[in-house]
Amino acid sequence: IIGGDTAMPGAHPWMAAIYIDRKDFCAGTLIASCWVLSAAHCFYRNPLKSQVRVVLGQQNFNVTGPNTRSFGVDNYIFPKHFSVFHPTLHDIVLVKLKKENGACVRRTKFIRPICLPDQTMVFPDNYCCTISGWGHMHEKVKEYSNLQEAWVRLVPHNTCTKPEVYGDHVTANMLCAGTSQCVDACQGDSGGPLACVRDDVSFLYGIISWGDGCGRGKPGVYTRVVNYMDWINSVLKRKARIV
Ligand code: 4AZ
Repeated sequence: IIGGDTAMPGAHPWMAAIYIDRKDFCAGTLIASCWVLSAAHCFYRNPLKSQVRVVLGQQNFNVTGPNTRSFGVDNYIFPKHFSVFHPTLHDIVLVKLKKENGACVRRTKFIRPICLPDQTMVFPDNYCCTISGWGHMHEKVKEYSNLQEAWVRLVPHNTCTKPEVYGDHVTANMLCAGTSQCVDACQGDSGGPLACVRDDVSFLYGIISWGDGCGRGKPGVYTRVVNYMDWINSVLKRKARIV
């Protein structure tokens, strides 16, 4: 995150740190006891499940402590239309955590799922939402950070699809937020949440996906979670029935 502030411990209790293959890193968002949502482009190289670790309750990159819990991965599932040739087109993946002693996540002060929006939920243009993550704090500094948070405004879709912004690279399954040169998501924040608050409840409205660099003045692009609610609900229900 560029231009954010250090988050208070427990301020984003749904944040998941996803360590992939000992070298790649992404964020994710806890949405249910055994499920984390992340960005498909973090998984499109098909990492071995045994090489992926998901850490919840984490504050500092790569630091575990009394408030963190670490999980293995049972499975990860791409949406039907996902293609490895266009990994940001449907940039969403469901990661199923491995149960330990018959359960996945136990809620604590530092670990709690976020609410999912329903399909009809719309936050208005220019609404302020938060992004958070351990990603780079400057485009040129290739280091992960302690957990950062920042506010960004939702950018009108027809602004983001203007030819001088992103044109038709931004599809109806994406949304844009943040136009400031000071505040943006960056590498390592991918997969993490764009959370919008209504009546004191945080909803997962977007997943950090891509952009023209970081903090260059163009919006960040996010996966539009509401468009995938049918798929998410069907996978979570299906798995619940089988188990
Ligand atoms: C990335 O490389 C990335 N400024 C994520 C978000 C943005 C840019 C790059 C948005 O994962």
